[in-house]
Amino acid sequence: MLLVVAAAMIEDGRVLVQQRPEGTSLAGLWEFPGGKIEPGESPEAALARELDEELGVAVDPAALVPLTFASEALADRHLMLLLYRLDRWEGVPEARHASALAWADSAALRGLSMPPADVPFLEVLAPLLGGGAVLR
Ligand code: DGT
Repeated sequence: MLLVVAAAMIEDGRVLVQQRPEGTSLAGLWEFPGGKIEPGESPEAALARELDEELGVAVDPAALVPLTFASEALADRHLMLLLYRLDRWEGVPEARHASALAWADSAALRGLSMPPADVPFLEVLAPLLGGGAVLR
């Protein structure tokens, strides 16, 4: 089981996404910042650590609100991807691991190539973001 935590950091109706760099799996695709939970770590502590490492922002683990999750078979493992919503953090996100960062509204998000596990997240995020009607 591959347990991964990720954050939907939302500001002014847009969510932060980052582009996976060359040389990693899924290179070039846009994802939500986050990463694997280390042994002995809580999901919230893992996500706060990843956001510090990847973006240089400080996060109160108590501010991470569970939003939705994805469950998907990979080649040799099963991915459980836990998405949290985050509305407050300290610092200005900078791309320390990613090749680029972008703030995307709903329409912009739909135009980005994302890992397959992330695609169902767009519908969940749409009501929280600007830039497009929610399709029902
Ligand atoms: P590393 O380089 O081994 O320290 O990796 P971590 O712990 O930074 O994790 P990462 O982000 O490279 O890998 C997370 C796994 O989850 C990877 O197989 C890609 C997959 N994944 C699918 N969607 C997402 C997403 O939205 N965000 C993140 N962070 N990973 C995603």
